[in-house]
Amino acid sequence: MSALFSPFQLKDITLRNRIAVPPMCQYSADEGMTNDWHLAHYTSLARGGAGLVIVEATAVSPEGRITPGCTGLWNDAQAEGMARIAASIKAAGAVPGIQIAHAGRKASANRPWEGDDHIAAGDARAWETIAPSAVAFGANLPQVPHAMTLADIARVKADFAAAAQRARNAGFEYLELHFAHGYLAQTFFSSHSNRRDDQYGGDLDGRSRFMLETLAAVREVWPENLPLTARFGVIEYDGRDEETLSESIAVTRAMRSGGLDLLNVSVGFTIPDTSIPWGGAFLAPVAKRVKREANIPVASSWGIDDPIEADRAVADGQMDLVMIGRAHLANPHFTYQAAQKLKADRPSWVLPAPYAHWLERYRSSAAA
Ligand code: FNR
Ligand code: 531
Repeated sequence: MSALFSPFQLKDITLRNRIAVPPMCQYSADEGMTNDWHLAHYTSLARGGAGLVIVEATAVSPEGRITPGCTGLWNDAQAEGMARIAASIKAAGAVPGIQIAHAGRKASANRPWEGDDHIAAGDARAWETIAPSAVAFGANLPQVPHAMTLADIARVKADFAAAAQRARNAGFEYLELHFAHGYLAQTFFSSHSNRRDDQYGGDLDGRSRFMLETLAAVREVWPENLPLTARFGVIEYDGRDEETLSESIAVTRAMRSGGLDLLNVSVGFTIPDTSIPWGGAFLAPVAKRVKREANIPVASSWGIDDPIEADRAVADGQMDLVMIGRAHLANPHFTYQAAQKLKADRPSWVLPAPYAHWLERYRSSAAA
């Protein structure tokens, strides 16, 4: 049996295989509301056989969106739309997951294909952005954010908890907190962006307080028996990797003690000028180190688009779940075809019953 096509249990949830579709913004919502595009998109991904499908970064408040096209869970009407998507993912045999997020200083931006930059000041669609300190990302996102007051911090933590509650009520069974990619939580952790001199800044305890308190607030409302996870940028490729990694591993251990069930290892993307070693599975060795040193199940991604490579990443103990993103945009049936390539002997593990019966018979006769 291939490592990739072995079940994976996390709390009371069992994934049918180790392939997950990571969150990928569709920038297609209006006022945070999903529509038929989201339903078609997520259903097609689940039908392809992935064990877990995670819905895109979903904002915990209007100002937490990256773009005006981002989904939200700050009101009950949005949660109703999300319930249809969770149910459809589940009907296709995948576990329905969702990522909740606050974009911080990267908010109020145009869609990638409409500039990928901050919406111009004075444009009616723009909004004020907030962050730990009044320090801009730079490059295509030059808007200087407002430094958050303690009341802002308390409000955003409560927004995460409220969004988590709505996600659970909508039927999601796997939750991922977006603590990566230069968004709000990542910018509290990074000394590139966090210049605060109060209890939310300064040393590692200060810079990780927002993440740990947000995790605690969500842990209180998210059911104990369902996976509570986070995506965290553990490395920046900014020339200070060893320091960042050891701090990241320390914070990951603290999150594990705070009830985190799995860490999705990713990149910080906190500042524009870094030297990321793009290339197949470049982050896998880092994921293995976090898994070992923080002693927590991990997922990871970045350029893993070959079934053999994905299987090896699990077999070699680099990660427990392989997040395969863009390859799924190109081919929603990536997982089923990976099962064939790896000769996983029971397509029913990756396919809904109506398909598996005929394809198993077809496969054996075609193979004959
Ligand atoms: C992403 N990614 C991403 N990550 C995240 O944590 N939340 C998100 O909402 C998104 N949105 C998003 C949209 C699009 C169009 C792309 C291409 C990517 C990152 C994604 O989840 C994944 O980690 C990366 O794309 C790397 O994996 P692949 O694509 O190389 O398999
Ligand atoms: C980061 C990314 C960079 C380079 C290639 C693919 C993805 N993502 C982060 C996403 C938004 C789109 C860009 C989020 O985390 C929301």
